[in-house]
Amino acid sequence: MSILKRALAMGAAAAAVLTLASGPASAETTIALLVKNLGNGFFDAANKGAEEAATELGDVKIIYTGPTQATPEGQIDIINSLVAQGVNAIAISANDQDAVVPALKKAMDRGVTVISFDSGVAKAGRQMNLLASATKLIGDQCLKMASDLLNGQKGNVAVLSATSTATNQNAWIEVMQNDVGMYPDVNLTKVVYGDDKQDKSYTEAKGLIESDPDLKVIIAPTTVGIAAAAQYVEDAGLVGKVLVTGLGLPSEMINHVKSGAAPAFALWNPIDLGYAATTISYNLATGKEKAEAGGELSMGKLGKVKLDDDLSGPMAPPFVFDASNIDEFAKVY
Ligand code: RAM
Repeated sequence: MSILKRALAMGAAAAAVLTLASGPASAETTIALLVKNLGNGFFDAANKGAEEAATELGDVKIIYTGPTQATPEGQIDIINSLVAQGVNAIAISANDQDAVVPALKKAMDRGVTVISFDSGVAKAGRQMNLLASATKLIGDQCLKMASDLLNGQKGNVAVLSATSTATNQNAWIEVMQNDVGMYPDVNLTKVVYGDDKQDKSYTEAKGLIESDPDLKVIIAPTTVGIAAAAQYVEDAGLVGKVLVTGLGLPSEMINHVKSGAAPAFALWNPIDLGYAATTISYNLATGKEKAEAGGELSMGKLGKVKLDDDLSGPMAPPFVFDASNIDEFAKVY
């Protein structure tokens, strides 16, 4: 063998060793959908959308994960183990916008793409934040539905939220508190927290009603809270006396719409939210796109999302469900 040929052969062997050392070249992108808590139908629907996007993209594996309780500590443990497993991207719905930042920063330092969706992370801890809808639209929609249920009378309205640190619910409640003057019939009283647990939300709804004989409407801007509150109103025989509204999953609310406990509520398509979060994570992780203030990111078949200076962007406006359309949507999510 000539010296040149021998050198080329050695080069090829060295390259083969290098390839083996870094593991077989794999085209698969692993994306973790890290949700507030498991056992929540809203996130199960988002996961359906994530799986749809993965099938379309072809070379994506989804890890659907979250703590059993909606706590930031539970999410931090999971972030650390996802990084150790070598995932390519994490799309998180955060239980606290600040507490998860150090763990997510470490993940990004290790080359993991991080986005937040649904419930955002502070700017330092992610590359972009996908909002289901504009925050102001959601808060104002909740006030409008409460006002409609008051039907021209002035009345006490209380809020049953998720956890006290949830980014999304806190932002919507802040809008409600700032904009309540637009609805002089709505007298916002207190805010309580059911932690996105069915039993705690049920007990908190009971507490709200028992502590205020003049309470007319409960706004629960959480799919877990609204279903639990409507269930309590039915169980206590209070349908028509206290009305429930907020943000709910049609499949979980259909019976409560029909009973009259929750005549109208709003939401967006949670399947689309999971689909978009996955598509964006994939495009960022594979270097096809970059998140920039004022720029746009593709959500595949759902179009594009425009990013503001906070690198946040909203999808579609919230949609109202009531007796006229609940049968149709309850079949979908
Ligand atoms: C619950 C969660 C989620 C929120 C919905 C409306 O499922 O708190 O974050 O977006 O409600």
